[in-house]
Amino acid sequence: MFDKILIANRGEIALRILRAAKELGIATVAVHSTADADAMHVKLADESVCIGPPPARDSYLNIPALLAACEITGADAIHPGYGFLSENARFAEILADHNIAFIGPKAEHIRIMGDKIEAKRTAKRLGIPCVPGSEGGITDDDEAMKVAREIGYPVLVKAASGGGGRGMKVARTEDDLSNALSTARQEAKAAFGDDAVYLEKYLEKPRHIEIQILGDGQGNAIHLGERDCSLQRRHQKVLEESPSPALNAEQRAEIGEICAAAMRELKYSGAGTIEFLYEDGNFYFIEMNTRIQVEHPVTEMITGIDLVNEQIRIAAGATLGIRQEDVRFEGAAIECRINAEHHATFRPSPGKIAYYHPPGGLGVRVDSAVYQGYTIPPNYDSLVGKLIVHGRNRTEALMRLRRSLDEFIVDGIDTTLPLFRTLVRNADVQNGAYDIHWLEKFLATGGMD
Ligand code: MV4
Repeated sequence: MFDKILIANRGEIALRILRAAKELGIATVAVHSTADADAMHVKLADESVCIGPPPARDSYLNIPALLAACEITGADAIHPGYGFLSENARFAEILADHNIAFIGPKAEHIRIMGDKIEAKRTAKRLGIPCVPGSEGGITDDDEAMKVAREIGYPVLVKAASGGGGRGMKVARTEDDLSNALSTARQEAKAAFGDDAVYLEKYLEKPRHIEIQILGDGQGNAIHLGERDCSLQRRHQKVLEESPSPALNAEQRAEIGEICAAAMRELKYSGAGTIEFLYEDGNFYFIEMNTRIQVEHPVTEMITGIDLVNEQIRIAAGATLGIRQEDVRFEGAAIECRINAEHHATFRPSPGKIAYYHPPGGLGVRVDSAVYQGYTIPPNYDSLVGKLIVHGRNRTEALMRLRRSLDEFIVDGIDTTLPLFRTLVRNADVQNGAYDIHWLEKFLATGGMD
């Protein structure tokens, strides 16, 4: 087992990793930029190292600075969290070259899943259902037209290096296709330095359902159910829940086992999330995330499994101590991502938290690194914290969420708490009757005016 873990992240996930490490009796090193000197994880870590000025490229993305921090403190492992370097295959390789353990999957698997064309090719080979589309990248307009005719319009042009909604263009007719291709290529080149694109059948009203998996790199892998992340705004998840209101136990077991079998075949190591679009009873693979995700607590609340603990143990060489038949899905869990943004305009609202009172009680969890008097810096994402509630069923979870949101006080900055207080009272949300476009339509038609 590791002696000392350096946490190469900030905010709530840095605190989350610190908690798991401490519970395993592992020493912790916090790294921080000059903007995060007062951060909670810095205060609670055994040691801390300032790794640079606020810009991420000079601090949290600064690989030499992170290596130096390991040298100074003698850390023998790094946990990257999510974002920043968490899906940077080169970083994982550099750590291996320096005999520092990367708490995450093999660099090879990070690289494969980071290229959306390779990811899809691999998913198909492993028996995971995919969206109908081009076999690989699209080289010219003639090929694109041929594929589009085969799969039928509307089609979606996607960037190989994209993901998270970046570099996507819909073509509803053949006349739109050429322009969609050139625009997607230009945007991909500008955003990712890679203009490779591929084609998929465009699904009009899907849900976003993702499957959590755990593998030990030795051929064992299990699934931990799904998370329905359809309530999104501009490709940012807003609310996530498990189980999905759209799935039954048979569907869950079927898609879960397909994913677990694929991960066994791949000999995948660590935590991973396989993302699907779900429409008319069918699952369609779109991407795989090779990191712990923001919304992982939803899965923890219904399975009782500590995913960060598992990540650390697996990275230290342990075999998966959990068999699929041991996994139990109890009740329902819902997570709200509370941001320091105005609840209707979403204008960022960093600044000092004058008064902070989080909710509590049975089945209520707040994953946050803020505190009364803390100043949220303007340099990073605006996440104040995640409110996660658990109930014996979805109705109880919704009621507990409503009560918790009403109890939650964050004064001194704008937050999206009022948005959630409205959503939890909305009939469509209460009935689980929403797809990936529902929230943007709700907001566009004055839901928060
Ligand atoms: C799609 C799609 C419809 N059809 N692919 C957006 C980000 C990335 N996860 C893939 N995304 C989509 N891919 C096909 N073939 C619609 C989206 C999409 C979306 C997906 C999940 C959650 C929210 C979304 C918002 C807009 C578009």
